[in-house]
Amino acid sequence: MTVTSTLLQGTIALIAAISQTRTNGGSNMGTLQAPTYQPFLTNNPIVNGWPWGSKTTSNSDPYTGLPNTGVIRKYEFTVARGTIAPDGYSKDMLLINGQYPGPPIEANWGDTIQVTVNNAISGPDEGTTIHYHGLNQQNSEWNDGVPGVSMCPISPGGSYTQTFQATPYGSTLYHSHYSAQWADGLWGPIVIHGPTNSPYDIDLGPVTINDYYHTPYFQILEGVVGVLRSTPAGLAAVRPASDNNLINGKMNFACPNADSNTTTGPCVNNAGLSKFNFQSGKKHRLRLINSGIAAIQKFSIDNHNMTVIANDLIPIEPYTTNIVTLGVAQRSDVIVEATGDPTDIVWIRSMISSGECTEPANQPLALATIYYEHANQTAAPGNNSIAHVDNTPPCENDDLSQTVPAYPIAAGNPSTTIDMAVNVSINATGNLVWTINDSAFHADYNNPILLLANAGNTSYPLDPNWNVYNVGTNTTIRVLITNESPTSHPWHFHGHEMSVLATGTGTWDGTIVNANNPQRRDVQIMPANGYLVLQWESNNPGVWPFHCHIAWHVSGGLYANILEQPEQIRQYKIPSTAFQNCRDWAAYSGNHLVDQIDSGL
Ligand SMILES: *[C@@H]1O[C@H](CO)[C@@H](O)[C@H](O)[C@H]1NC(C)=O
Ligand SMILES: *[C@@H]1O[C@H](CO)[C@@H](O)[C@H](O)[C@H]1NC(C)=O
Ligand SMILES: *[C@@H]1O[C@H](CO)[C@@H](O)[C@H](O)[C@H]1NC(C)=O
Ligand SMILES: *[C@@H]1O[C@H](CO)[C@@H](O)[C@H](O)[C@H]1NC(C)=O
Ligand SMILES: *[C@@H]1O[C@H](CO)[C@@H](O)[C@H](O)[C@H]1NC(C)=O
Ligand SMILES: *[C@@H]1O[C@H](CO)[C@@H](O)[C@H](O)[C@H]1NC(C)=O
Ligand SMILES: *[C@@H]1O[C@H](CO)[C@@H](O)[C@H](O)[C@H]1NC(C)=O
Ligand SMILES: *[C@@H]1O[C@H](CO)[C@@H](O)[C@H](O)[C@H]1NC(C)=O
Ligand SMILES: [Cu+2]
Repeated sequence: MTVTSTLLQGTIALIAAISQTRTNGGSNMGTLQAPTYQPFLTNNPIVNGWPWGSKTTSNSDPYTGLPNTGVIRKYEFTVARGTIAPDGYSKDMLLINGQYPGPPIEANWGDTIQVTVNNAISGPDEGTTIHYHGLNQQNSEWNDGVPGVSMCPISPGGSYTQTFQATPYGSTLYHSHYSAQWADGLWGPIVIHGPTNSPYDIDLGPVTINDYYHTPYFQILEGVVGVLRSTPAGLAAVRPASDNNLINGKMNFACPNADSNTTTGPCVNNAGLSKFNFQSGKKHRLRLINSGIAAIQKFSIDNHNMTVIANDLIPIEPYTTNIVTLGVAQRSDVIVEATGDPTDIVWIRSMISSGECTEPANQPLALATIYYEHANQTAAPGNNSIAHVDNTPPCENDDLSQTVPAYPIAAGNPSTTIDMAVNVSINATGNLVWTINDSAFHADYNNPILLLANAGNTSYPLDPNWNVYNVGTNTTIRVLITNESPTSHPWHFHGHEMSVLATGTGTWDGTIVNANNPQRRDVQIMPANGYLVLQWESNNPGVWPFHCHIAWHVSGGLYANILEQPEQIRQYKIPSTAFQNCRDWAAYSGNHLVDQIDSGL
């Protein structure tokens, strides 16, 4: 469906009313000064030229085939409160090094990434953790950053260093996994350079898209997981509407009060949109990342088609489309050929899908501009463009038959099949809970399950809310999730690339799509009242989070742990810093109130 948006378009002023510092702190994403991204060359003798040598998208498994470059990429992240106005509305946020979005992490496939996270959140203080979405964390799960599962939270004033390999390769994000902190700004993009099967000239880097809320996350959560009231206000709390939709952390907002209409007030109109440059005739790579909270995004560029070359961290056989659908935390890498004239200016649009797709949105359309090389960089796009805007169900990813991995892996026979039923209900105390087989997860920040399993404790009979599924030494794990709830869920698994065997509404008939090479990725949208069939090889011993990536749903308990190869978990030599971090958290939580009103994740 093609609609013409009346919102902002046409009358919009493309000159930002306030500075980049005021909207995004120290980040230059979304400005014409943002860097382009080209792979780092390496002098490492192990490899010649490109670090990945002769490895290609089709001759090497992106999950297991990594080169070992021996290069360490070090980052220091200081997490603290700060007030900025990404869309013109001032908000007290959680920022990394004073930036929103957080600083990009960049590495070559097979490098080692080392991030030191300093928790400087105060007034009030909170624990925190950072999770690096989609990265394997083989032999390093204690650095996966999930509080109560892979580590203890980092205490206020504390510091923890996470070291892990950059694999697989492509486009992804990091975010806090502590409660819904990422809704207040704790996230940023990751670019891992690797082989490509589709040539391009210019890598424009990350293009993040996120539904955005003006209310602080904790206040929203009080409604989301609180006692359900049967009033419209109560329902609004359970299904909070987002206030805006941002691209690279920027968008305009129509301030409600005329008296806010100053460049110094708490709300400023025309805060400024993200801008990108195109060179006519060249092919541009855009790394689309849904860094949002609850919304499915439909991304498009006026007048242009896009060739999708990777979904999540798996290169695929390229296919062309004019709308890319991204569930929360999904990514697609696209190549866009600049077929316009050198003076062209066009809109980038991303629309939040409505209906059962997602939570409601007050301002669903995100806009950004592309300027060709001779365009007037303060002018707005004209009205003669072809827009591709889709805001309708179905709330699903592109058909599985369309997305074929470049490196084929056939779906084997499962050694075990687990059935999970997802539902939403109101528990005995009147709270809204999201459940897997009637159990809503609740993390124990002081007892990370990985550390318990490492010490040989793999049974938690006293508390059903641990949601641990022990798959023992089974080699091929299949999970059939039946969605008994009336909303879709972007389903995510840590530590693996899932083969997506089938999805749909109703009941699975046993058919596998592309059985000799099904799509693999780390998030797949499960339709409302539908099913999802996922499979993976048990090649990464650990306690792996398996959950819905909508912040409000995982806070409501929609989360399980897959305990894989417990005997091998016992062999891990977990660094002493992980245990010291837990002792620090025990000391902190022993004399401070940790107000964990949600699942903790
Ligand atoms: C905001 O200020 C501008 C410039 O002073 C004015 O043209 C515009 O009408 C004002 N908008 C509102 C909603 O008051
Ligand atoms: C986009 O692709 C469609 C279908 O292949 C084609 O008809 C159309 O001309 C293409 N548009 C552009 C701008 O390349
Ligand atoms: C660029 O566009 C702006 C806004 O429409 C306009 O004021 C300005 O005159 C234009 N500059 C040129 C050189 O055309
Ligand atoms: C989950 O519940 C379904 C019925 O809804 C049942 O068939 C299945 O065995 C249960 N799964 C587990 C792992 O207990
Ligand atoms: C799902 O939960 C609702 C209550 O929220 C309940 O009415 C319904 O029966 C449940 N569905 C199944 C299949 O158990
Ligand atoms: C219901 O869920 C809330 C929120 O997770 C939890 O705090 C409460 O203990 C639960 N009530 C019961 C009876 O389990
Ligand atoms: C395993 O850990 C859980 C949670 O801390 C605890 O309740 C249980 O007693 C432990 N079991 C053993 C055998 O230590
Ligand atoms: C395989 O997984 C099932 C649970 O899905 C478990 O009951 C069984 O013990 C596992 N088998 C082995 C050999 O570990
Ligand atoms: Cu969900």
